[in-house]
Amino acid sequence: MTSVPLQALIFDVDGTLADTEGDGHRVAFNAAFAEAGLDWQWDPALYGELLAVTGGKERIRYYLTHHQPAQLDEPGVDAWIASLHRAKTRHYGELVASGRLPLRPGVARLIREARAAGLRLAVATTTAPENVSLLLEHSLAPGSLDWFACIGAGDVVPAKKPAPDIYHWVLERLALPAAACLAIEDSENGLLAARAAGLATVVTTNAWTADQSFGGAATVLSDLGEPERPYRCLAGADGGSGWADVAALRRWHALGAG
Ligand code: XBP
Ligand code: MG
Repeated sequence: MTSVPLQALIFDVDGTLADTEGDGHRVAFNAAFAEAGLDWQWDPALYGELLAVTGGKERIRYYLTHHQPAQLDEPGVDAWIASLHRAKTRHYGELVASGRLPLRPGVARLIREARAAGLRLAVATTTAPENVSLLLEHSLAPGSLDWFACIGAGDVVPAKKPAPDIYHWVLERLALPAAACLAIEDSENGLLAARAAGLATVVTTNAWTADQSFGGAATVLSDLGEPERPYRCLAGADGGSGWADVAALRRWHALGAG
């Protein structure tokens, strides 16, 4: 339990703000591979395996190691991975800008309620910063990037989730202790990162993460819920109302980092 008042919400992006993986990142990786003349196809089953590795460049390297080992010995492999990933980011940006990746239930409502309640907002994600800006601009509201006190994204830290580094980076910039914040995540890697940084964490699962382990989460929900479309509480403490509002967040935050 913590008696420190809740001051900020720190959101993961992929899988938490929106279901960006299957119809977003995966499609963009495949488009980049095709553009480079590669016959690699990351189908949903393979992508499910690759999602264990956070970060797009890291994911491509893992794929090479386990599925295309001969390519790893090519000279300049790091630069090649980086250029493939730049192309992937361009394709992903086009997808996001087309408005085809809506926010998950309850996300826009909660963000507005949290602002109105004076909570500060931040992002802690492994994805590239331009992907975050585009998603907020096109799927939340024009100019909504300015609602966030801090965006921690991509390569600003060397070790990606499940390492806690991106959460430490964000907490330092917010100038807040972990005990004053609540993380909202969708994956085991994200929960591990947040907990290792000392954060109480709400998990909203999705099709890619539903079978993962979420021990130590304050609550595990199907999604953040809406008054007319309540969440299902899958584990941990129920917030009471069926949708994650600021009062429920304060109750989950009071449970502490677990
Ligand atoms: C999300 C990810 C990201 C995206 C790809 O993890 O793993 O790597 O799939 O993004 P989390 P980039 O939600 O835990 O942050 O290609 O831009 O790296
Ligand atoms: Mg995520």
